[in-house]
Amino acid sequence: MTDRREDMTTLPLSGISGRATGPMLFISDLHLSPGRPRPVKLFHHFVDTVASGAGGLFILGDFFEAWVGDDELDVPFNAAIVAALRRLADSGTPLFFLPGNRDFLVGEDFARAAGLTMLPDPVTIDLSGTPTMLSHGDLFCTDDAAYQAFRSQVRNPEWQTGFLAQPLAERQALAKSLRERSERAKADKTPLIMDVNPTAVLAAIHAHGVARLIHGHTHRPARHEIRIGEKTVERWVLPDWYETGGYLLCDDSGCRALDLSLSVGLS
Ligand SMILES: [Mn+2]
Repeated sequence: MTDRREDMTTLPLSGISGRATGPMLFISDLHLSPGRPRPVKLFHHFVDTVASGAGGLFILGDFFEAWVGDDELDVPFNAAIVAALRRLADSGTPLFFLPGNRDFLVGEDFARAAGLTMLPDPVTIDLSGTPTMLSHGDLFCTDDAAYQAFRSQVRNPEWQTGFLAQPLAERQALAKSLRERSERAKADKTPLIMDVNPTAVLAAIHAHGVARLIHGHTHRPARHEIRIGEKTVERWVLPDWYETGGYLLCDDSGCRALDLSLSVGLS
């Protein structure tokens, strides 16, 4: 296979660095919403304990259950979440946000208010010397043709401009009906169709020349090993936060998955 790295629009980012001490943390799929209190409680606990000592926190999408434009910042529920992120950033933990399929409309106002740096999907970082690709993960679900068609539509700048021109209440209502339609469609899809496609994963690994991939989206937390000749590439899938919540911690000795279920006071 030829080296296509030079053709990629997403080049390895230099300049992503955290505190000199402290591990890098990765989370996704919190699906924060007023109707689901547990992930919100877990998030505040995570911010106050685990994340406050981290060298950096990477949020890899579907942080919010829905985000239909940065005027969502005025919603009190969102304002409290953004304030917590801001406090974390101000305390010295660098924050990075790679949007998912539920919150891809977060914009510069959100990034400024939360004190974080936005990342493209996918993006490659140097993690203690290991080239690591970060993604929300939905772009690897290529077996789900209907979803990919929808993804192309809503990622189209013209579609987004038209959508964002509508009043907030209409955008919220449309997003709700899209989520309901998606839930109904899922009932007719096999679990395999909704998982990542191994060929799409391999192509991305080759194209970006990485030794590790970290993503969420599928809600199937795991560590997979992909053998490529002599090389072993790790694929970490992050958990959702509906029940226990969890995160990936990476430092000089590698990565490990940790959950929040053992945390104190979260009965
Ligand atoms: Mn997702």
